[in-house]
Amino acid sequence: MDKKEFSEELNRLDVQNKDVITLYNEISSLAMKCAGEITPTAGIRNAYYLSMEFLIGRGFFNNLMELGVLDDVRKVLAEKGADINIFEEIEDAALGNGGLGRLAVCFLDSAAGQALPLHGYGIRYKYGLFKQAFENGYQVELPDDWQKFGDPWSIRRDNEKRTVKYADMTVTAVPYDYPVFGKRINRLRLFQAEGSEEARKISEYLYPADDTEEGKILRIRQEYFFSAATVAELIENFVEQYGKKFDDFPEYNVIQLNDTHPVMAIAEFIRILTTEYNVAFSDSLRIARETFAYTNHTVLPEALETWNEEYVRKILPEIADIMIKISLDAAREHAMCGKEQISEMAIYKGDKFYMANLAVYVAKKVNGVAKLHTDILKSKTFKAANSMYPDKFRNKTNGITHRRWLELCNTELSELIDRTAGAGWRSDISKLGELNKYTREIAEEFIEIKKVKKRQLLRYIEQKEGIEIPENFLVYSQIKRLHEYKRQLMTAFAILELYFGLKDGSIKDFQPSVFIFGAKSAPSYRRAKAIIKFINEIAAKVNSDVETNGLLKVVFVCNYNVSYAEKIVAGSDVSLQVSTAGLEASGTGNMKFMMNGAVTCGTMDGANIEIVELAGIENNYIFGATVEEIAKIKQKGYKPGVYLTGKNKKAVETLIDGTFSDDGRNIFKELYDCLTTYNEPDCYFVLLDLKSYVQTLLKINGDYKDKKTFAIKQLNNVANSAYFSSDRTIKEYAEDIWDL
Ligand code: 26W
Repeated sequence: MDKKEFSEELNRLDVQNKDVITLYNEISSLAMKCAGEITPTAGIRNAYYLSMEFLIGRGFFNNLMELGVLDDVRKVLAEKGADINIFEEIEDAALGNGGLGRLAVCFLDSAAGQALPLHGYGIRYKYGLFKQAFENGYQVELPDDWQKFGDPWSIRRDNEKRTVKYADMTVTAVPYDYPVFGKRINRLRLFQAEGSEEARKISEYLYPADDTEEGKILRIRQEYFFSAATVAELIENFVEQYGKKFDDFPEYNVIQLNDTHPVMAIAEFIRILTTEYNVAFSDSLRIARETFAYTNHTVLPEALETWNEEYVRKILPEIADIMIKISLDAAREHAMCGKEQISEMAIYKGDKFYMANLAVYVAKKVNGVAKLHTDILKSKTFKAANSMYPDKFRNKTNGITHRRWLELCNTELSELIDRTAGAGWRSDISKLGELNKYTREIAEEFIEIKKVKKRQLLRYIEQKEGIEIPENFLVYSQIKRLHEYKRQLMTAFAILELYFGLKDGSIKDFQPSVFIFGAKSAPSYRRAKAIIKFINEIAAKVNSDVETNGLLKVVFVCNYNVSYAEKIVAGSDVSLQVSTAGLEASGTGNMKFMMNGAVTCGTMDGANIEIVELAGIENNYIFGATVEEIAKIKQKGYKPGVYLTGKNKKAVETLIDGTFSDDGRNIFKELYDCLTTYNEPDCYFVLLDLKSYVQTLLKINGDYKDKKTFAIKQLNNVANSAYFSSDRTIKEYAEDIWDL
């Protein structure tokens, strides 16, 4: 069906007395008819993106926009007396935790948008990322039954299901295909596990609690489940189309591993070639080394996956054997290196599999996700491998799709750009740079637009959270997963210092400001949950203090998700990106804020460095210790107590001085202790950077008085954000890694 037919059908649609879910399914199913057959393109090389997570968010508006029918639908519904915003009720498909999963979806969108054949493979979880609720300020997790709204954007392919075998069970992998609309239609294929009760568990929950043996085994099952189904399908398709000359397999297939979660695809690839097609192990490994590529998304030790041989052998003995054989092959290749280099690159040692080392050894290209991150990979995390394989390591700085993160979520700013620099940027994002010539003259218009987006955001917050924020407030936002290295706790202390300064009169002439937090903590991450509670306590106190709540408010939005993010990035003035330098691989929220005209208040970490490089340091607010400074302090020995003085001390001691209550759970005392008395106290350098953070927030507050100058700073961020479109990122992958 084409757009015209769709519009005709749409006009015939009866809207009266139909509930939102019925309408949602009818309109989506109609639009799906425009998708046609969604399959990889035969006869050319296709790239395949394997990921445990695809954080789709809400497909409805995005897909209708990509199909070019969103305005049609809005108009037709209005004529029939319905408001398209009723579909805001439809839950997001949150099949991911955060950055890595959302990036995967942006990549698929940008590949389709540029007519590049990139297809996603993953798991169709029955329950996505939990729904967050707050009970007395504490996070509680509720199951996210996203399918209760139906799933009209997918097609179940019963005729393509296949079997995945473990030592102790057999599972049926049933593919569900989601079209990825753009200049060409790509495909996201998510497998659902079916069969016995045990088998169905494999695709029930995203990231099982991995702090138990059972949880770890389930995670290994999940990783193998979709990796094996994918590899089997790609090999089968190859043989069907090109026969059994597997040397040609890399000609037609390149497989990108999104972090180490799908790395067992390598072993499975070799297993199938050696056992089903009698290809020699050495040839199978050689072919694998021309087929796979690997993206690393983190340097945190706790996130670099290792698996006990015992767990793998228990359910996948052949995979364990193959990974050991690959390790032996690597040991031979590394034989001339020094002892510690061999150990650093070891794939299998001490009865453990080091999945990142396996990926680095086999992948023809390995990339980090921002310049600083890739430098750290080459100089530290994979130092030995980098010197052994100098051509292997590349940087591919992340990006975000400007279609969702500017065109869809900020139509007002998008239209201002059209009026100023022409509409060419929508299909060729590099044209956004044109805006630089006009930032001064359109500053007033931009101020009006920011007001509109802020009003929309604050109204939405009032409706969802019941907190009323006046529109003249300066909006600072920190939205990301809750993790100690992202330092939401440091923002909490900074807010307390502002609050105390307003109370004792030492802070004068303060622009009314609101701090918006959005974050979910992993269910098992106790300290992150304590930080959530602490922030909620601060919000309750600050918002109810009549002496100051006309100047300072705090909102922790509940159940932060992609759809909430779309509103927050558009309505905020300041983007808080304050991770400990060297720990945030890239960040992607920082790019979304930049594209929507928020200045970055941040540390020299991840992509913040590249944002500031492109938008100009004078248009952003950088503070805090750099990677080098932290390394020096670590060498000398860091004494956080030194920084526990004056206003810092007063703010931090609210954890233990009874200002706030944790209902006797002692979780605030534990936070205080981990900053001050544990061995390696304050290992994320919160106290070190707190003072300069507060100073920077006050500088921003002061600068905001001159609305026009501030708006020009914000506009300069918009005008220089083209680089951070995932269109640019995908083009770099396509040229430098996938050779599409
Ligand atoms: C221990 C905390 C943790 C858990 C999981 C850190 C990292 C992970 C994932 C395995 C990796 C991940 O999600 N990393 C994030 O990937 C984004 C997309 O590249 C980056 O923008 C974020 O900086 C990075 O943390």
